[in-house]
Amino acid sequence: MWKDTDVLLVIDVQNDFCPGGKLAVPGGDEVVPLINRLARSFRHVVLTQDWHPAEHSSFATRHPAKNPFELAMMHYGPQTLWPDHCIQDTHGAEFHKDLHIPHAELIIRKGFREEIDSYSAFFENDRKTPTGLGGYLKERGFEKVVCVGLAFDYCVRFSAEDAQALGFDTEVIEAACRSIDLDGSADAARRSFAERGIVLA
Ligand code: VGL
Ligand code: ZN
Repeated sequence: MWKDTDVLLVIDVQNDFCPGGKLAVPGGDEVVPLINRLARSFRHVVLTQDWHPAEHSSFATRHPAKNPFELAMMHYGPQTLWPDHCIQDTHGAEFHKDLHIPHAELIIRKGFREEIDSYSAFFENDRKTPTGLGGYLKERGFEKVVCVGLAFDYCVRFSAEDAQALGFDTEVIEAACRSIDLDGSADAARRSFAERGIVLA
């Protein structure tokens, strides 16, 4: 079914986004067996890993007057503040122990600049700084990007939108995603996909 020019992009299936983690996505661990199975049907798989320095500017702890899930104004615009999560080289930043995709060809880390968050696997939250993934996938000749993982309404959403904007055919398999769902963010993601022609399977 999947072609040689299709790539599966597995987004942020990390301990901190699973139950018991610092920014747990409800049911986040439930997608692991499904993603393992799906990955076996793809020849090409790329993983992303949220990978923050301990003092990352998206952490509410860096903003004394703020709580997690509030907005702060950054030099690039409003940014949701999060509990400290996915700190480089900690257990929380590791992939879920049952994620098993030995043939994954690339792991792209994002959010490693202290002053900018990066939801998307393609562009950081200033919407300008590229991660290099777009160039990599183009140079490899991929035509379709299929997105799964955590969280549906943040990193999966922004990655899928950027993939589509870069000219890839883009599909999101919702059954293999889970949402944080802040203020209707999951519905907003579904609406945005419909408007942009991103296939929601
Ligand atoms: C994510 C919030 C902060 C995600 C990452 O993977 O969706 N969300 N960092
Ligand atoms: Zn993050």
